[in-house]
Amino acid sequence: MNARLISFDTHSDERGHLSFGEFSNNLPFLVKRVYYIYDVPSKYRRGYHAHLKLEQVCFCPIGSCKMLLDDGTFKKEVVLDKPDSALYIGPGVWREMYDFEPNTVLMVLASDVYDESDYIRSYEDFKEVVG
Ligand code: T46
Repeated sequence: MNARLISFDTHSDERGHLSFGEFSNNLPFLVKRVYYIYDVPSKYRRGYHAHLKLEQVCFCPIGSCKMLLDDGTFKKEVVLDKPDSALYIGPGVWREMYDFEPNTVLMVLASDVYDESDYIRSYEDFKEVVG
């Protein structure tokens, strides 16, 4: 599956923690866009799409949520619940985000600007694309 966990580096001392990702050590692409998702009621699921070319890194600096990943053959669930643990998702992976804890912030770093034509929003189309 074209998705994997990434560990950000962390410096910790009595003042607290500082975590960082840096191209190309633990950030596999140059970031062109940042967005974040928050105040998601726990009963809602988001996502329900894959991307044709976009690469993304997702993490929860605050709170937690789950992601279902599906490459058309295998499915797996990933819990994002640590500020220094991120999920890389490449093209061709269907994703759904759910079980957002109250006050969660899901941060997403993206390899490109927003382009609706890069989305596959129908599961039937997705299955055709991934074969
Ligand atoms: C993804 C998951 C993890 C924009 O105008 N600009 C943007 O940069 C983004 C990300 C979205 N939008 C618009 C498109 C929709 O009209 O914001 C609206 C909500 O987006 P969407 O329903 O796609 O949100 P999610 O949470 O289902 O999916 C998002 C990303 O779109 C997607 O790329 O991988 O988060």
